[in-house]
Amino acid sequence: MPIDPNAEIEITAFAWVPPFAEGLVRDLRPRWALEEIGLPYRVQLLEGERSPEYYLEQPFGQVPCYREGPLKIFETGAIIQHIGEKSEKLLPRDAIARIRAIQWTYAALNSVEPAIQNLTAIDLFYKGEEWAALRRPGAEEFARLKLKRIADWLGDKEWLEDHFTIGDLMMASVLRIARHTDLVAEQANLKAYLARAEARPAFQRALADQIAVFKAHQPEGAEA
Ligand SMILES: N[C@@H](CCC(=O)N[C@@H](CS)C(=O)NCC(=O)O)C(=O)O
Repeated sequence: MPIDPNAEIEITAFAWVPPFAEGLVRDLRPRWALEEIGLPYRVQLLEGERSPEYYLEQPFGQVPCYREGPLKIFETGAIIQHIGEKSEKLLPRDAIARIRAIQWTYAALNSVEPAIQNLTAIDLFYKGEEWAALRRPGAEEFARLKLKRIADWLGDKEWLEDHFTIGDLMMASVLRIARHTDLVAEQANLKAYLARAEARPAFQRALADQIAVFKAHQPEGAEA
């Protein structure tokens, strides 16, 4: 529902990525957040090399960018916080609950994502290289410890705080990056937490919309 070519909000996304990245590209985060609060958005698809103008908006040339009238933001942490400001469904109005939700987005991006991303890079981008094989056990253990800490925090709670917030949206998005491993499944409550997040209809719609773009732009001969 929220995809609308006339929407004021626009995000950038890739037209196509190889299967290993499908469903992980970070435009999924604003798609999901916008779906949660029912705000329409349109998508500018990027193909090939980024233009020089794009680097003026996103210094690293990455997706997603977020545009809303005169506002342009990059970095999913900032984008998700901005979207969260639009509805207490994602970001509580109470000052203490609000900053605690925000703190979890930092935790996801700053304390958990680097460990998972490092392992993922070793497994997917440097597979077969001698240094990667040597580094992998340590990288895996480091990521496992981070996930254990989150699992310990969660205990039998449904969400990181009292309700689903942008903190959960970001934490679940980050945990998904480890999907090629059993690291999340090793912690039963973390596995259930991620399954709960992924079962949200807003997430399912966002995911389906991202994947539909890739299917529509699949290059001839590319692995499906
Ligand atoms: N820290 C950034 C990371 C963005 C990012 O890594 N985007 C990836 C796609 S998931 C990308 O554009 N990769 C292509 C590239 O780095 O050239 C954020 O959270 O927005």
